[in-house]
Amino acid sequence: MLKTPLCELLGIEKPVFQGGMAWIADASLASAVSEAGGLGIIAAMNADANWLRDQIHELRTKTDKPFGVNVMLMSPFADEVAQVVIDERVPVVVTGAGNPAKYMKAWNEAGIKVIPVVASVALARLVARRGATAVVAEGTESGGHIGETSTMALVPQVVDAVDIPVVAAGGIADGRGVAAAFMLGAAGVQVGTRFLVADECTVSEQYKEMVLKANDTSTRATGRSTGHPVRALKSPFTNAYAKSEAAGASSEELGAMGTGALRKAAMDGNYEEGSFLCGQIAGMVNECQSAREIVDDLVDGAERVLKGASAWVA
Ligand code: TUI
Repeated sequence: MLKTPLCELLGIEKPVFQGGMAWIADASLASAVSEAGGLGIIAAMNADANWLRDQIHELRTKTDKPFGVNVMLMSPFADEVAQVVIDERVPVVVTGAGNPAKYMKAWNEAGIKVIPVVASVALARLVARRGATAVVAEGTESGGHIGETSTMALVPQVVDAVDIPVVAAGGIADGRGVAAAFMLGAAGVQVGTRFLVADECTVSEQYKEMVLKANDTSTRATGRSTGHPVRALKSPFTNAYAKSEAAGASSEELGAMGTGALRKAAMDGNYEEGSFLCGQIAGMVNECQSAREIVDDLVDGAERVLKGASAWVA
């Protein structure tokens, strides 16, 4: 059995978080992952307080196990969402796309376990000082909004810099990746891309097909000029965006292009105009499975390779 201090800390059976993917990680997916023994996470993304409250209530009709809410700090609704997680007594809050410092005192006082996603050692240190329970160290292999450093380089540096558990994210989609993360000092993993094709994931069929067909070179990062690079599957949208970016479009113009593109991909399956956020590991994701099968495969696969690895030591 694969148990780490993170499991006890959060009351979960398996050290697997499901990534808080915008427009994708809803009550359906998150409840299925929590029921499977991992940590399911609802993405608050750019939604308002009412939407999040409804999703939390729906999740609670499907599971009584621990779950998390991902607060996307660039959201115009971040303040009201930050209050909803307190009012609803959400057990775990994961933050992304910014520095959560301004909310951490209130969340800690409410007894919420706060686990910021960090893309750098500096932010990991800062949030650890402010009382974070753990951090997710997310490498540039990830889908969505990314930092510069790879998972392989980032995770051990964050592990050395803080004395709270570190969850590795970016480029992990099977037991080998989980085992590798543990060898780097992580106490858990966060997985996004593989859960895109979970049976309980309500994303468009077009999105799932694109992930299943993807190979190792199917994603690209765009938006570096805006200061907010984003990794997605190559598509008409990323081509048009990259062309505008290369032609010197302003951050405002590029921001306007991006508005609505995540929704168009996730909800409408609009191939021409959608932004299909996805990690570099998509080439290894070739099968639709239930959330439980995915969680079990990640954990069982890691146990297998970790046990086998000792044979290499004389
Ligand atoms: O947040 C994510 N992934 C996301 S957010 C998202 S929605 C979005 N869409 C378009 C543009 C921007 C956001 C889609 N995917 N992952 C966690 C993450 N956080 N990755 C990188 C960071 C990050 C980067 C810079 C965190 C903090 C930071 O600077 C902190 C500071 O000091 O402001």
